[in-house]
Amino acid sequence: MKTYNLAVVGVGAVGKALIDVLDERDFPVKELKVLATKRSAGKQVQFKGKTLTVEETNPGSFEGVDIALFAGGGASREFAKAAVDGGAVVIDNSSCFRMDPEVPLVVPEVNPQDVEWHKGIIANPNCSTIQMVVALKPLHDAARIKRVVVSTYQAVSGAGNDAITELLEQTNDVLTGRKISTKVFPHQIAFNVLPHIDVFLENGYTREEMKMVNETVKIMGDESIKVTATTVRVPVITGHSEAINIETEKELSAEKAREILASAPGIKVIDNIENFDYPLPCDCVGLDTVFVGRIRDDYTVENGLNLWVVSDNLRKGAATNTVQIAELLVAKNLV
Ligand code: 3JN
Repeated sequence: MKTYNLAVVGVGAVGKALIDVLDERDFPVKELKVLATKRSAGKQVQFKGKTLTVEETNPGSFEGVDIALFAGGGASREFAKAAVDGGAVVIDNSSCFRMDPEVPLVVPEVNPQDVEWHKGIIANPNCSTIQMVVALKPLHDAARIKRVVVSTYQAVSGAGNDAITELLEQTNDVLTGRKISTKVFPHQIAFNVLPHIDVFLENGYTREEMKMVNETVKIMGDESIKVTATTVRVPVITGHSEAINIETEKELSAEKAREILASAPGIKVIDNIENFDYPLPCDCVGLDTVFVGRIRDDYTVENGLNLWVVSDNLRKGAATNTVQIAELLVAKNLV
């Protein structure tokens, strides 16, 4: 079997998940290089029972690398082009190239064909977008979605390891009656929810909200789909949840939608309200599936449905989707 030289760029929460997922899915790795900022150089990570030392990324790091997986952050802007010039295909987790018309934005369950026109860089969508489009695509194919209204309940790990520490420390401080301090989030996150992820834009939306709006249209390849989003941070460590309302052109009953979703790729339906069975973020940690439940008719419009969608934001929302794109490249002989 052909094997490939890989580089993972970044050793934060997503970078570590990338290394785990490559191992678990037995990706055909010849050699793995782990690259990061100067601050993280020298750290050690485990891959397939071996200890690898993190190296500082520089423009020459990508010589001989076939596939470079960028875990997000500033490294993409700084080094993705150098990686492509060095001969690697880049799969990038940041928002840097997502809306570039020259760069495919891919979720393998939705638009696998788009990897075929890559010119060196393939973008991995935002975590909240990924889990939503996995659930929307089979419904769009069945009944054509006209409009989507989504509210998210996003875990703190989406904002990195320091955000997890902040939630844990604040929780402890509140429980022990101490004054809390804030660094990552603009307000207290423990025992609270914040309707604010990423920066505010001139239109009053946050950048996270507009990522969901714009990326969904690009991935689904249908500019007629209207999306509006409210993205909210909740005091959960891992697992993003989404309340999604859709309006479709054709009739689609909740029962039929449940049946379609149950046989769609990458999805598990958990929807038995008699037993209080519905997807929960605590049950999805470490899994690669998009879980869908609370599927019900929206009686306020002619053809409408409500869904509850949950997935591990570090896995399907980032690392797993990235490795699946790499698997597509290998399967289609594009690397
Ligand atoms: O906050 C979350 O739950 C997801 C955050 C994603 C994120 C964080 C910092 C920068 C992104 C992203 O993937 O869109 C970016 C970015 O690259 O813009």
